[in-house]
Amino acid sequence: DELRIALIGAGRMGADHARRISGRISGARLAHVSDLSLDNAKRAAAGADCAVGDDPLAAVHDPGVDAVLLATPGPAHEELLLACLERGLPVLCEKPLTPDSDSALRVVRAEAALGRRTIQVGFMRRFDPEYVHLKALLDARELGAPLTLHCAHRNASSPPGFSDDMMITDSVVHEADTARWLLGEEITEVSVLRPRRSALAPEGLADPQLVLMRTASGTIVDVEIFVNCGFGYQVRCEAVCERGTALVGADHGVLRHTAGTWGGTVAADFRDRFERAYDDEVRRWVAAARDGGIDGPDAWDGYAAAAVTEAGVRAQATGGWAEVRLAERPPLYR
Ligand code: ISE
Repeated sequence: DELRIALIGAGRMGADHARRISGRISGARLAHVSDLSLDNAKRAAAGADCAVGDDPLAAVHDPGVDAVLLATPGPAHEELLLACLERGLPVLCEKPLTPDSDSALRVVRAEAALGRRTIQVGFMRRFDPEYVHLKALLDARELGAPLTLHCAHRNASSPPGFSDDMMITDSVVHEADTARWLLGEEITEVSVLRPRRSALAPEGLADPQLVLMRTASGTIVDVEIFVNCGFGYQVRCEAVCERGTALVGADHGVLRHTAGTWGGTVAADFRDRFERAYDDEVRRWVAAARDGGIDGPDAWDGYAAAAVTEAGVRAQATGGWAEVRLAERPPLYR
């Protein structure tokens, strides 16, 4: 039987997932598309034989729905995730799980009370072939122990309403997750530096920023977050290890030579750069959700990343190092 999916949130990412589910994923179909803008919902549902609405809770409670793909902005996640847990519906929740650690912990505790993992968080980099390769390399200790990770995370432009704290909670949250995953340990403190501000950034946004994260073993991760770089989407991570380095996201695609120049193209945004990762993520989630489960980062990973980004927001305010405060990990996630 096909997995009947409610897509909640049909903005940039939601609409992309709608195309993916209808066109590229077998074993699943859209059963309900919901967005606060009915026009967005209709557009994303076009061609699919499914319910369309503007009430997200109605989508969760639709009896014709087996699973939920939640692609609304982070602040809407908690209420909807708790409703999904009540129905025991598997969820693929776009990042962040929630924007702050208190709300994320409420979700974790509700899932722990249910006693099984039904929430997967959309940290798609874990499905990117280059990142998967890097993870295997680090796990095998082929280059020795990792000492630092140098990361660059650049967006062509930031959407309207993007704020200083979202630089961390919405963007650097990806590095919080990839660093925990690649290094296999928790991040214990965070510090944020502000270089000279780009005059091309929107009024009031300190862009770029440098975020430093220290792990339990002492590895340091530095992240340049620059969300109005203008030229495209770029995500890089260089692991510096005892016996060598490994770099992902170097943009070594097709190299052209023409008219006295050489070069290639830069992805426009995350939908192109991580297309393959999103496809694999959703495909594997669908397969797992058909058995009621997940196959990827879980609610605890979402919570831990939220705790890191929350420390980052505190560090933005103080200019010093801010400690990451983690609750005890429930047995469900051990
Ligand atoms: C956006 O929400 C994403 O998840 C992108 O991957 C990230 O690059 C961007 O900065 C976020 O705003």
